Amino acid sequence: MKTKEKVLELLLNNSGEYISGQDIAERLFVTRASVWKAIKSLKEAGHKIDAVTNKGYRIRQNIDLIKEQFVVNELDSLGFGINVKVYDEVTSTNDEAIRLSRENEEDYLVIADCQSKGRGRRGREFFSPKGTGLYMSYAFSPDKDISEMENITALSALALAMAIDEVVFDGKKTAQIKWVNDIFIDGLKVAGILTEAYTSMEFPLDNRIVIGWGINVYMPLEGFPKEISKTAGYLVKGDNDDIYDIRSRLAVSTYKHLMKLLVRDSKELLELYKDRLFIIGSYLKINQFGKKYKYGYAHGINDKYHLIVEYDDGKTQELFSGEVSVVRY
Ligand code: BT5
Repeated sequence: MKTKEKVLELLLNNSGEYISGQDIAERLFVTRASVWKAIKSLKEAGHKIDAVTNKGYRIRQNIDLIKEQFVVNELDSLGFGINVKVYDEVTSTNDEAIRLSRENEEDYLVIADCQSKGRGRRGREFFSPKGTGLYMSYAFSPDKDISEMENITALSALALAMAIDEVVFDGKKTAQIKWVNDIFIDGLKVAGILTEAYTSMEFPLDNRIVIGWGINVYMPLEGFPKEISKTAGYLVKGDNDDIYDIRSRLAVSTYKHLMKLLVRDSKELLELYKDRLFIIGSYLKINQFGKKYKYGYAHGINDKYHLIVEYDDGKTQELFSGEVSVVRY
């Protein structure tokens, strides 16, 4: 383990308490100078470490609790009555939201501080550590047929992008969308969305949709796992003491924007979505799960939110799902 990692572990084990630089140095058998260097690099990596003369260092965690009553009150005051449940840990908020929604025959907004089995598309894992992210799912029974709700994933991404700008970036347009379900900032994935539909053969009226948003709000305490350390990012950098309750406010704002988008004109929605897409005109590597990778240019989005691509051989195709990565802008 590097000195930096050992210092982090020591600070985390002493959460909230100050430890002097001398103490850290003695406990880790290193010099004071290397403790100082380690603290500097941990701060640069986004950890919130207070340094106070004569006291030492402490790491700040969990200062931004997700508050159920806050979310309920804010949504109530906006006129959105919805069942809200906040948990410390669940397997997956998508599963919990759909379970509650089916059991009680109502719509639910489920939020968790961490997930033990957070998932992405096609059973992939979604890293959902404690204390630094927002994992939220909205399960509802749609008032139209599920087949007419094709744009729901795109709208959920748009709602989240708008919420991120409102809560974290003072309304400045910052969050971008990578078709179809990822939110990017500065070239890094800060959030992903998983929409699932539950249909019932016996009770067609019991059809439900669940939208799950997974957002890296702060830098994970132990950093990102190696597999995603170069591709994942987070929203709040440095010491933003002046912004508070970010996770709760992000939850409220995302739900609010989704509700507002759902009643807007479809042409307007498409324009808003396109305006956030950063892949149009780029040369892409295209993964249509289960098939060979292909390469081509992204020409645009059609009115069903399908991606129009032109392959190297000149043929064009409209993709309704898949995964793309930018090879050249
Ligand atoms: C997604 O899938 O990005 C959708 C993620 C949805 C998560 C939410 S959290 C609340 C709700 N409950 C759940 O169980 N899920 C939803 P996909 O496009 O398939 O991307 C998955 C890939 O993203 C992984 O294979 C990793 O490469 C990468 N990844 C995993 N965790 C990440 C993270 N925290 N931040 C950035 N990238 C991540």
